[in-house]
Amino acid sequence: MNLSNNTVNDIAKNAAIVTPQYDRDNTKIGIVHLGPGAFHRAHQAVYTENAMNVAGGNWGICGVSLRSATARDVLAAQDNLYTLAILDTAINYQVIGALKEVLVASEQSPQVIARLVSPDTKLVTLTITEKGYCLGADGRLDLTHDDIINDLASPSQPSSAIGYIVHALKQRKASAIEAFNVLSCDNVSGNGDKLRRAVIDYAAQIDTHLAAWIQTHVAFPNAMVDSITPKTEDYTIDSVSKAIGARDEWPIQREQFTQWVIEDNWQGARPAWDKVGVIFTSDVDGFEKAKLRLLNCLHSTLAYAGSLAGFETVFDVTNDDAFYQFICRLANDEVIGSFIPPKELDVEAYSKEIIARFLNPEIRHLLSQIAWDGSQKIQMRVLPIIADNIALGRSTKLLSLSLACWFEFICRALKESRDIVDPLAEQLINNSALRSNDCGEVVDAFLAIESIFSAELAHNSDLRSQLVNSLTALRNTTNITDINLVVEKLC
Ligand code: CS2
Repeated sequence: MNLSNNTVNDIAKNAAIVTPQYDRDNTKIGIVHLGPGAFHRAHQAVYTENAMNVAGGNWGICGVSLRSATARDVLAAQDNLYTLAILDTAINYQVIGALKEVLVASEQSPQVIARLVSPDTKLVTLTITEKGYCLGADGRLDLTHDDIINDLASPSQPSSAIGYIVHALKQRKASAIEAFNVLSCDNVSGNGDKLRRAVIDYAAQIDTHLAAWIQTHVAFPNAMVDSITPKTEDYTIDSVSKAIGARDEWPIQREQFTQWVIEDNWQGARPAWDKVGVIFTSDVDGFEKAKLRLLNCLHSTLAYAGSLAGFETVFDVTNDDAFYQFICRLANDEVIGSFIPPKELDVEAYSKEIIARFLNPEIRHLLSQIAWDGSQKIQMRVLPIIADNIALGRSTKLLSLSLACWFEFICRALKESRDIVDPLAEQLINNSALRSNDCGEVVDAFLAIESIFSAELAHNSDLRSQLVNSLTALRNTTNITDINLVVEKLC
């Protein structure tokens, strides 16, 4: 039996499995989501499902994959239903119906634009990963980005998320259709502000009146999102299908913990998210910095340092005492204190809870997955902490080691001719200095990448020295599994 509209009622007979409690067939699409990957389906779609379960509303989701057809084709075969598997101290399953349609922009652009322009669409959300925003090291739209150049050359046939958003808003303005809200759900610091600036900068290249209209009519709330969501593996499909009694070809696995903090800057209606745990506040920045710096910085540090030491998962590397001590010291000595947390947040307890979440034995989170797109992620997770600590006169030694681990992770991949999953992969591959045995030459080559490092960081001699010392220590330590041997050389 396959998961579908025809079998979901049979599944519902198992009281342990939550299924859609609203009239899914008659629920209209009110949200268009760009990038319906695992995290969207584990996080925003679940909050929206739960909001409709308690309060109804026409908040069905149209997922738009910008390029890949896999999600559309796999989910269409099961009426876009899928199972959320919460793997934690308790195991729970919920069939999610909020995703009503999946389109592929590169194949179905007219349908995508029609959805975006429809008056029923009140909200556009995004999980397009850091690279999808086409930003430069300064956090502004990179007008030299290939996707942006292509879209500006033919604005009515966009390919980028920003191109689609602006083209749809242009149509809505022309037809006197109220603008939608635009909500980034990516791990980008100041995600709403940066997206707003990028959309307006892009629109201004086409039509300054449109840019002005967007400035005054479109809300771009900042938001912090959090729930550890490893990619679906074959064992996930088998175990979930067995648990629900029906074949689900693309279930989503996630930890119990989930959090969504959204800036209370909104035009018109929204799903009853506040009734299902979403926090609306004026101070998103503190929550966002706390999460990006105390979870994502440690995640990326473990991804690179742990991979160099031969570990495979977050659990494995965090369960190693030397690495456990290392990330606790990184958090306590160099991350906490680098930002002003929300007044209601006990930041030490929050940090301890995050590291405890890394030790969830039910979650198999591959370091290799977290290691993707390092050139983009370090700009949100590591470099801002380094910059703030330099300005505050605080230590950056362990953060430099974290950054050097990414350097060495890339250098080893190049030397061993392994794939590099990163939007700058070609640039890294073609940079012969990254294959050098001279640590100073390698560090200078990385710091010279202007799309990653601001001039301020690239020309900081103390930072450069710390990076050279860290890379040297990494290369002179035969067995990095005892990361503290490396740390002792530096601190
Ligand atoms: C991870 C994040 O893959 C990664 O880069 O650090 O996806 C992380 O799991 C989430 O931000 C947790 O909320």
